Amino acid sequence: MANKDTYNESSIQVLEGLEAVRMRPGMYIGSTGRKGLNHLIYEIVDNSVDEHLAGFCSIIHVTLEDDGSATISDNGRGIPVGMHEKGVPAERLVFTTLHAGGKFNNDVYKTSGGLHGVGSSVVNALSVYMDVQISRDGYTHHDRFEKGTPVIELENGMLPKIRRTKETGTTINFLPDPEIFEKTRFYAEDLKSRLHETAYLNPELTIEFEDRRDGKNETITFAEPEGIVGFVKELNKGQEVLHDPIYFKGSAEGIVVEAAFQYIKAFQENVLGFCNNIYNAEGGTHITGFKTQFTTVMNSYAREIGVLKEKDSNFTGADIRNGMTAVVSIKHPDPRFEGQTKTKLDNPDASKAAGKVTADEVVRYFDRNLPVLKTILECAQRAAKIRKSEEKAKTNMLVKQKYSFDSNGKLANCESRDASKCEIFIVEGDSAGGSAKMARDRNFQAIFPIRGKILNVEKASIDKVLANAEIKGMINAFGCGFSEGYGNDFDISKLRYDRIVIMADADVDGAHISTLLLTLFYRFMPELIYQGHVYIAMPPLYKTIPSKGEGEYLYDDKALEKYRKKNAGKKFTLQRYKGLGEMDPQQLWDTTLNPETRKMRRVEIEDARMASAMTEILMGSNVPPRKEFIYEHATDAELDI
Ligand code: 0RA
Repeated sequence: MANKDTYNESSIQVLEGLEAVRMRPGMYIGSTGRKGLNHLIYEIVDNSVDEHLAGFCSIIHVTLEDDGSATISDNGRGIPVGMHEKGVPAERLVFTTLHAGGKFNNDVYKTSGGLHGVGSSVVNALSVYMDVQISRDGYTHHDRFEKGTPVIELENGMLPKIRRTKETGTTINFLPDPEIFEKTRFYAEDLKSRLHETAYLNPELTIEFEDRRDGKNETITFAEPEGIVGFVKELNKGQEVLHDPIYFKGSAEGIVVEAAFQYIKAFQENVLGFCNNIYNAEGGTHITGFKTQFTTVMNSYAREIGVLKEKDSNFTGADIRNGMTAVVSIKHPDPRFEGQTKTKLDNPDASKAAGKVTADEVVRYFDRNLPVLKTILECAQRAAKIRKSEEKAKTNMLVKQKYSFDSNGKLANCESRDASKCEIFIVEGDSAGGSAKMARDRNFQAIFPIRGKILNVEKASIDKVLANAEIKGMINAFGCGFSEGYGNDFDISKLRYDRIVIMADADVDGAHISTLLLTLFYRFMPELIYQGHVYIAMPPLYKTIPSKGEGEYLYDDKALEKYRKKNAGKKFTLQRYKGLGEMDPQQLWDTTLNPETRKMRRVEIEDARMASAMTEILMGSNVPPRKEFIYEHATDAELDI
């Protein structure tokens, strides 16, 4: 219970604020699923990273405790504990006031935007408890909260001191609230990638990760003194690289810009953008500035050294980035974000600054490194040649084949034309496709059956991809075109279905088909994934038929085990579905189509490292890790209404 000290007028306002967070957690942390849960840790870690950026913290420890809680500690100055004008210690305001962080932190690089920087108070509000120990001014000071409410009695308005110390720093231990989160077990893999990424972006910071759960004691130290150069090397691991990574740093318009890039022998580009240490999945102005100026500089070099003749047209940006892996990281005092997921940097001055620094520094480098320049321009030349021949193929393929809405081959379309309500199910196999057509609500659900395995788009050339009837049919049905390296004809505003649901059997073949479809989307229509339109249906593996009462659908073996325990001694028959084709239309409706009862997962790309892992794993030829990746990274979607 809160004591009388904490119950003044301002703390009532505070509690109302935190109550709002508990009422609508999704608004503050994005989701209450896997991503949102891990986000709690990122939120706390980001504050320690800010303390590092301010120049006062060199090591951060992140521990997943055996009791399910997480501990984040740093050796910074310690959150201020002195009395604030509102009559409570400053620390308490940090943890109980929405967006209080900035007020005490004059660090201009404080992260703010997207899902990030919402503050420690949000984490506090969503935790069963949060325990805070702050070492500074000769003592360790202690505070504790439950569901956001302080439970420690102040002593003369001050936090109790629990021991003397010469050290400084902040240690926060919290337990996520199961009333808020669907699952409260943190995802170590995602967390490790994210911490590793943070280490790359902060070359002078050490991050120590510890997993003490299940009696384990895994410890990993992330320290990357090479910074984003190391990041680029890691992204290119296992690839044939064409030169050493190139690094530059500079500032303009009060914005610090740094970039590292390296070409590999492959027909793809991978340019990642970060602002104030936060990954921008949708890119934004910093990336635009970097790309535009890089293209300009390289085209003028190409003319200067005769790679482009007078009659030749310029290389496109995509030609020039053919084979490029790059990390562009800027520090902006006041970042703004746009886009559906608020991960696209929007500040016009970021484009100017990134462009200026890029133009200056790239020229400075290539003036002294002619062989590397030539190697890179050869990549552009190869890309331009392929582009020109493919442009021809594309005109021949798609222009001829205009989409007609109602009689498009095998598409069983829905009646509604309101895209926000419509769904399309890509169903493997003719018999499942037939059942799905009967089972669906034709008002808003369209069915697109596909037979066997679609082409592996990464291996096939673009004219083959577009000649494939199923792929052509799918692109036409979605209605938004597609983008490829040489041009972007993709327009998500034309998407005809809010949800694209991959419906494949729960076996190896099904997983393979899902992989191929995701590869197709990721390669040619990545926005569909970024903007959360792609789902994977989760058909059940079993149905129980008890001698008395209602049967139950079970989605995996764990669920079956649980059912057996719960119904010990009772008799029931178990029906096992080998594939979607074995379900009758009613069963298919109940389990995979009906928004009220079905289970499906939204496909998400969590961050830069995962996006790149996805490219690597999905595009590579190694099938088992791909499958694992898809199931690991398909996140629980809330059931849709
Ligand atoms: C504002 C001012 C000062 C420190 C911090 C914030 C701070 C915040 C966090 C959050 C996690 N770890 C942190 N470490 C420090 C410094 C005030 C001063 O000593 O002058």
